[in-house]
Amino acid sequence: MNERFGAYSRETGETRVAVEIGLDGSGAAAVDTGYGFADHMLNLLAFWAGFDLKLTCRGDLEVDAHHSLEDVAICLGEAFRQALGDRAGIARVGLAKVPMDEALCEVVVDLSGRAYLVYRENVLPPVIAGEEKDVWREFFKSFCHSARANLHIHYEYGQNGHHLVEAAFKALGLALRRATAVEGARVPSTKGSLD
Ligand SMILES: [Mn+2]
Repeated sequence: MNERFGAYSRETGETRVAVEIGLDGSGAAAVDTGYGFADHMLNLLAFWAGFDLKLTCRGDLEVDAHHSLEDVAICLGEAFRQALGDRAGIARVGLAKVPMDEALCEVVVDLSGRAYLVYRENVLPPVIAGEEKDVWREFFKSFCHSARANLHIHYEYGQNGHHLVEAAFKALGLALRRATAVEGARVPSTKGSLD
């Protein structure tokens, strides 16, 4: 099949974001959001998913990372949705559970065309890499809305915030790798349509 590729860019009063994504890539990433921890997470996502990813963001980090992460996730989801096309032949559902030292996170994704986030984060510490933990809920919420995916993220246990979020991104990458894997030709829905 042809390579699945998507590109999306967006400029607002708060951020300027550009994303290019290839789903049938090698996991090579060039990411620059201005927030180092987010770059680290997005590099992991691309590597574990096997996606090629180019992403830049210039945002109002003098406020905090909230707008930047929200808008990066919106654009990433849009580019990803574009790359999926009509979703024909994909596995559709992907599940992964990944540890990072003492932390364990489970991610289940259904590329169903319906957006919904379930985010169980009781064990997350209030501050991770200098930002309130909730920037990551906003990130995942924005991603699954623009990608039109059903995403369940469960931080099962752990102490260190860096480790917990890292486990989530690795698990998300692996779950997306499995969900986007091409298994056949049919659109995987009894309704016959997912886009
Ligand atoms: Mn790390």
